[in-house]
Amino acid sequence: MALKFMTAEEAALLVKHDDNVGFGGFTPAGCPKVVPAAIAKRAEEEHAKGNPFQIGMFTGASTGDSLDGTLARAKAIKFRTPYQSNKDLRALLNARDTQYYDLHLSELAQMLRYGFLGKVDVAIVEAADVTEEGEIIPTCGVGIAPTVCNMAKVVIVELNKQHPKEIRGMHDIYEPADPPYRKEIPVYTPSDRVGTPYIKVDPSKIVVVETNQPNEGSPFAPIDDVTMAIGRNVANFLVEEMKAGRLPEGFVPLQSGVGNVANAVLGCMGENKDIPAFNVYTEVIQDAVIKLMKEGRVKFASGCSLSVSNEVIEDIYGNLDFFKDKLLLRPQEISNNPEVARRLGLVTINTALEADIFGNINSTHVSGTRMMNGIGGSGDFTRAGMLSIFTTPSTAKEGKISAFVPMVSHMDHSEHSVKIIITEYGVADLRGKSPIQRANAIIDNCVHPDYKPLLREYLEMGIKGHTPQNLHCCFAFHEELAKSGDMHNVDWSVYNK
Ligand code: 0RQ
Repeated sequence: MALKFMTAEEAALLVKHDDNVGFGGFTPAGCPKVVPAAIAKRAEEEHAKGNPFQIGMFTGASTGDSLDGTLARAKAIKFRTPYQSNKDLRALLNARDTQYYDLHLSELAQMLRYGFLGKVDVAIVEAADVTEEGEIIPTCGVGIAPTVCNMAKVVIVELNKQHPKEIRGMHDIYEPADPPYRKEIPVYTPSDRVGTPYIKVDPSKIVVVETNQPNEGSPFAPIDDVTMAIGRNVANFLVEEMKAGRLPEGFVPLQSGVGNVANAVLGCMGENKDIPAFNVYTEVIQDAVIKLMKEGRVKFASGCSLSVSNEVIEDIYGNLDFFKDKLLLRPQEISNNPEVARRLGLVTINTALEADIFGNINSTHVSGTRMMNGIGGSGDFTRAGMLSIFTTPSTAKEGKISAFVPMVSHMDHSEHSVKIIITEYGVADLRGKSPIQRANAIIDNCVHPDYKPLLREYLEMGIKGHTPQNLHCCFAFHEELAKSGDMHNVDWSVYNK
């Protein structure tokens, strides 16, 4: 059947006020661009006439500025889930003008199918190709695209010429049956294919908008000394684990989070020739993985997106013969699936905003109240992985904030899931340790020297019990930051009443 083609403006008219819209892609990779801009323009026009126009948004993870940023600035977002990192959207949800639901990325597709979040009225996805049979080939990010395409009444496909049709074959699209009918997800190694190379939908639901929009990949900041030291500490720790026989000689697949630290960790692992060439089973495939693949240090990478710089995406597309059998993009329900993560025995590496001296992690809330980005996939992997590592610089904001506090102001990952914490100063191995032993390991190995005495004094206040938290003082670091702007100024005698 012949496909329907229209302009972005015409496609935007298919989205109504109060609709729930599901977007394909994961991070800016694979996100639609021109239709969201047309929806934002429409919202502004309706607002100018005094009419309401806001949508509910389901996405894979964070998106590009042309999606979250444009719609946030147009005040067109009523509800948003599951992860974001856009400054304009962040401002809206911290002002509670947009309702934000932060959940584990692997759970969203199933939640949508069960209807917990309402219906999906329209799906908007970016594609490298779409056929008259209704086969959609996503571009460099998948996210929840298969689920929202299946559920929506209308599927708007941004057919983007910047992505070659020849990437067909780089995706593995699989939606598991929902409980109680689910069978095992038969991924036994990162390269196992279990689905189809395309998303299949009824072609009569599809409308196509042709585009030629550049990828929104952002370059990485140059690696600084702290980031490099964290990367080296992670790599050296993993070598020691291998030497001690706690990691198999052939190594296990690796998951690593977003950002510069994750990129540096991977770079250092690649350089450390004591670590054998390894596989990656992760959500975001970043620049460092591609570099290591070219050097033969990464054998295979399975992920949900190629969240790489524009230079690297061009390199991949220009050398598809080399990359096509080494890269696989899956829906986040599979890339982040805890069943698979536990089976493969992943080493997981994610970044903390703050940690407490007993090993609890805050990944999301600045000072316990202001949302930063969201939990993303960190919980999917941390709880299910074999060896769950958190990295963080020991301080933030020119040293005025200690990444280590007596009690986290918000908890995303508990002491029960967190195995290892690593800063630029060293490694705290929390496995098999009681709370007081964990606190000593963290203070001795990870805390910035400026904050060691304060945290030692805290431990030595003589509080009884399995976990010696002083409930009068446990948020003194945060209170002091709010009062004087510097955690160095904590004076326990003020708080310990
Ligand atoms: O502030 O942006 O003003 O410079 O927080 O911190 O050190 O640059 O680290 O960019 O890796 O982000 C946890 C947010 C870390 C991220 C988090 C300030 C600091 C800086 C950013 P500036 P860094 P990163 C896979 C896995 C959850 C999701 C996840 C994240 C800014 O890694 O969102 O893991 N993780 N997903 O100065 C106040 C503190 C602070 C602080 C740092 N204690 N208090 N501000 N900052 N510590 C990805 C997906 O799921 C898609």
